[in-house]
Amino acid sequence: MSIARVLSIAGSASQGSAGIQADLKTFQEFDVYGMSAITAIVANNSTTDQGIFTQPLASVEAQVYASLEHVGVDALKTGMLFTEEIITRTAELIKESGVENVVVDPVMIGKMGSQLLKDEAIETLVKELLPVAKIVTPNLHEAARMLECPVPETPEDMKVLARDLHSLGPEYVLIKGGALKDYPAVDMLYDGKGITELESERVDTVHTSGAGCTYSAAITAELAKGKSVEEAVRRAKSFVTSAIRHALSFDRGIGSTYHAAHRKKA
Ligand code: PXL
Repeated sequence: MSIARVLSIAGSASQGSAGIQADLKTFQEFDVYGMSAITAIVANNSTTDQGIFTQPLASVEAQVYASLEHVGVDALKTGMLFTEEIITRTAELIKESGVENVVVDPVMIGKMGSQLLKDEAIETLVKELLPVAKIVTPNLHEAARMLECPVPETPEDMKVLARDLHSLGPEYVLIKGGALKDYPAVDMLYDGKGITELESERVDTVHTSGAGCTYSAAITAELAKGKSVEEAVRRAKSFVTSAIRHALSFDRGIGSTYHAAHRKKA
């Protein structure tokens, strides 16, 4: 039996909502074969901060090779990369691998407040990773930081930033407008020619940890199956909206998106 194979190069979020944990849960829901290369272990949640433990470069490399050599990779995503050296090596490994379905989720600050990318590494991410991306999936804050401009406040502002980010090298740009106050949850997808607006209801909840990871993991899974970028993004948005609608609060602090929510009848 053949199955689409996907790799996530990202951080481990020990409390289970985001990072590698969200990615693998999402991959499973999309029935693709999930693999991981862990860049750092984030042992934080919204009420305690136990620390971030970075993996040595040799460990990240070995994990990527383990997936590439033993199984093969149809699509991959990057999440938390944390340091300039991990970003640089990841970009090299991606080029060397020949994988074309590359989803870059430029995570910078987690919903639980952890810093997931060092400030001085943003420039490296822009220069080295955006050019190898099939699609980059920033939220409003991340888009603004990459372009060193103010955070977009309207859907029109988002369109301008989508075009500006495209000129930095990715084939597609998806700017997520979940944080745009007073608007529905609208995302802008730009392919270098035109903008596609993807709108969904706004779900009123604070329990959204893992939403971005889940969204980009779902896009990766659909690309691995051979879907077009637009189709992959549409399916992923519907999946993540339902994961947010049925979020799990665990009765303290910020809770988690629920990755198996789509199995429930609305
Ligand atoms: O949601 C962003 C994110 C990504 N990766 C890791 C995280 C988080 C948020 O907490 O811990 C490892």
